[in-house]
Amino acid sequence: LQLESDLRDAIAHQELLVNYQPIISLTTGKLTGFEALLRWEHPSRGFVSPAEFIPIAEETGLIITIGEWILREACRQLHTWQLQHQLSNSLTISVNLSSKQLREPTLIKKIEQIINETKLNSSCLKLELTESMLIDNIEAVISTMSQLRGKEIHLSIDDFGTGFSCLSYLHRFPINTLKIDRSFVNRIGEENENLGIVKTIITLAHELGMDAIAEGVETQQQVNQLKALGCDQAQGYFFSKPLSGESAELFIATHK
Ligand code: G
Ligand code: G
Ligand code: MN
Ligand code: NA
Repeated sequence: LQLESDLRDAIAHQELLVNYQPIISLTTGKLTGFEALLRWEHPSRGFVSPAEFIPIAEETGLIITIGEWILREACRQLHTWQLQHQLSNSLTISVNLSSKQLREPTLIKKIEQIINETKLNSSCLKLELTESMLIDNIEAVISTMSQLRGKEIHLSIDDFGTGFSCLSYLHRFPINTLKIDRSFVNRIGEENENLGIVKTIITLAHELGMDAIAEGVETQQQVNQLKALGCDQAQGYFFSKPLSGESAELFIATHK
């Protein structure tokens, strides 16, 4: 409860910040963009993991305010980098959405406002949803997703393979990208344990006209295997851990 009331003040006290994890093309080896990841530096507890405070934010509805904050911050940051490094529209920013946000009636309006305000090209914004967000009220979710796609915003399914995905419905959602959960990617290295699953998800993505991003890539061997399987992009500690804004800008400068 203390954490909950502290979280209410976190934005006003400027305790929230955004880290940026690079995403790399496996065909060109180049930086394609970043995933924005929320961080909370609590005044006495130090860094609190999003795994700990996002559930609280979701229960209390604070996720609406926090989610809007990180969206604006991430869009503003990418647009600033694009100007500073003359990137035109070559990099993307991926932002995680919670189910409360997806179901919020004013979501589209707020995103429109953020795009206008930050002047980011909407095709540079990617929103990450999880499979569990797609099960209830399918028609309403498809309608929201179609409106976002109508604005050229990209849509990804995060942690793909871990939720209860209804494969028979997958093609009905206007999704651009499947992100393969790191629990599968983790073990393709030596034992080839999950190679079949990873291969299947990549094939599924391509069959449905989507691309595939491998998460949690930690070794060169995994990179080689993912390349051989035709995986499009990757992110993970092998390339870089999530970076502060400053370090991410350095990453851009050295990888463009
Ligand atoms: O970065 P880290 O591994 O600590 O993130 C833990 C979890 O928190 C991940 O599942 C990630 O998707 C989630 N997360 C991080 N940032 C955000 C955010 O801005 N919004 C939402 N809804 N989830 C986030
Ligand atoms: O659920 P989501 O995919 O949004 O969560 C992303 C989280 O995964 C981030 O909190 C990030 O810190 C973590 N992460 C990113 N790359 C790696 C990696 O290579 N290995 C591990 N174990 N975790 C990673
Ligand atoms: Mn994610
Ligand atoms: Na994930």
